[in-house]
Formats: sequence, structure tokens, C-alpha cells
Amino acid sequence: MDLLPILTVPDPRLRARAKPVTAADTDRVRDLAPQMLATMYKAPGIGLAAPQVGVLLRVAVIDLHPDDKPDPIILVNPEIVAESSERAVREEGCLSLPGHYADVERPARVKVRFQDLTGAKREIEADALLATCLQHEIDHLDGVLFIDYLSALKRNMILRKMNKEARLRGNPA
Ligand code: K2U
Ligand code: ZN
Repeated sequence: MDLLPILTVPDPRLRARAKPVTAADTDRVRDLAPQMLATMYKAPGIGLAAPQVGVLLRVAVIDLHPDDKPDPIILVNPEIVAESSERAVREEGCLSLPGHYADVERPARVKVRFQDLTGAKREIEADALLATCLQHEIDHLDGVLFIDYLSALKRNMILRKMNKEARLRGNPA
């Protein structure tokens, strides 16, 4: 299985809004999803959104138990259709911001509607880590990163470090 390069900030594709998947994208998404899962497991991570591998389509993959019995969720055109008023704080990281972690407050529970790879409409009600991960991945489809929920001071500190690393790699923003 080919692994895909994971984009890192400040790549502008991480800030773009991904396009809804249509029937015309079916074959491409059927090939992409397993490659995204393989890339996520190798990273390692528990979630990955298509814009993170440079594909601006509304697709994300999640597996909260990558090590023991893999139980992947492939989400096509996911949308949050309900969220609790109760909120929860959880430390987040991001494969596109390697080495940076911070506490992020989000709704504690969400209901997400999506299509699976067959096109069947599915719905998940999630709490705890799955709720965080679903919100984190769906944010990626709208060009939103977890640092956007931090103070400007913290966000800019992280962005300065990421921009410096990009310059040293020879690919400035
Ligand atoms: O989208 C990504 O960058 C993948 C994240 C998803 C994630 C972020 C925050 C909280 C839960 C999931 C990566 O999996 S970051 C690595 C990681 C692994 C386990 C728990 C938290 C973060
Ligand atoms: Zn992320």
C-alpha cells in the first residue's frame, strides 16, 4: 500500500475548504481511503483528513484502536448535525503540526452524519476521544486547525516555529 506524504503547516492546502465528494469521485475515494488509513497507522495517528495528504475532498479516516484490533471508520462528506451544550477539554495534537500539543475545549458529545464508501448514509453519536477526533477531522475539511482555538499568543508561537522549520527545509510558506 502506498503511503502518502502528510502536509505540514504552513502548506496553504491545510487552510483550504475541501470539496464535497460526488459520484464522480467514487473510484478515487475508494483508492484514497485505504492509502489514508495506511498513512495514518504508520504516522502513527488515530485520525487523518484528506487535505492533510493534499487531497481537497471531504474525506476523513479514524481508528481509535490502531494497535490492537483495528476498527477503522471511513467518513465521506461528514457533517456535525448536533452537539451538546456541555463542553470538554482534551489535549490535542495534529500530524500536520508535529510536536505541538495543547488543551482544546470542544462540545463533549456530537452527532455526525456521513456516507460510507458504498454511499450508504450513516450516523454516529460520539463522546470522549471519538467526539474530539471527529470534530478535529471535520475541522480539517474546512481548513480549521486545533491551534485556531488557542490564544493568539500560543497560536503565533507555534506558527513561528512551524514557519522557521519550513524555511530550514527549503519550502517557506
Ligand atoms: O488529524 C490529525 O492530525 C490526526 C490527529 C487526530 C487527533 C487529534 C487530537 C485528538 C485526537 C485525535 C492525530 O491522531 S494526533 C496524534 C494523537 C494520537 C492519539 C491521541 C491524540 C493525538
Ligand atoms: Zn490534525
